[in-house]
Amino acid sequence: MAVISRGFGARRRDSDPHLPPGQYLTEDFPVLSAGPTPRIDTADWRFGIRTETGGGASWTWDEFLALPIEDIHTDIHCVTRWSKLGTSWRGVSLDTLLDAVDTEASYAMAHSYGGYTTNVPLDELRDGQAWVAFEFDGEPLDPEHGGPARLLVPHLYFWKSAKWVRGLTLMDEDEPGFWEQNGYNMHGDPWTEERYW
Ligand SMILES: Nc1nc2c(c(=O)[nH]1)N[C@H]1C(S)=C(S)[C@@H](COP(=O)(O)O)O[C@H]1N2
Ligand SMILES: [Mo]
Repeated sequence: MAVISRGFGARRRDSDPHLPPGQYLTEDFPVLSAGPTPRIDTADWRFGIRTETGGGASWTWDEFLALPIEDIHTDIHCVTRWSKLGTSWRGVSLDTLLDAVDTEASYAMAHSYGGYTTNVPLDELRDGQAWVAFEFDGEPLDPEHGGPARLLVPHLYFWKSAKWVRGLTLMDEDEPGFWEQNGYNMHGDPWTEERYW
């Protein structure tokens, strides 16, 4: 027993195959916000998608919760180098939300209550890769972590996962969001370390 537990303790945590290059593991859930935490009453909450042709769709909180809800188990990776493995969320797939609109667009800008924006190629939001999440670890999402609901795009660096998300604008041409205008990558793949421009 002693040998086994010592072996576990000595395991190189930074060699975990789930850990992208240049990242370290954390058990905490750090809060990273560029400004104050907005407080959004679910009675006032809306999520909307605006397409490149001016069409769109929008959901109230109750309409949103009536959509198919998925359990998500995933790793998350922040560009400031922490990664958290095996996190649990519930949310609505972007596939479900995007099904409600007609679009030929290639890019999306996520907009948040509070003014934060981040751009993501639309293909990165499809095929079971992204959600609007409203629960973390079986509890309603904390306001500090983006509650009532946040974008969850776990295969990209976590700055793409806009907290307090209120909608997407679909675009033919890519445009930089908040951090992207400040030098962060337009794409943000942690496995190829697309951190900055
Ligand atoms: N609206 C909003 N979303 C945001 C941010 C922010 O400042 N505002 N920070 C981003 C960054 S840089 C990271 S790493 C994650 C942090 O999420 P957390 O605070 O839940 O860990 O949220 C992302 N989404
Ligand atoms: Mo981040």
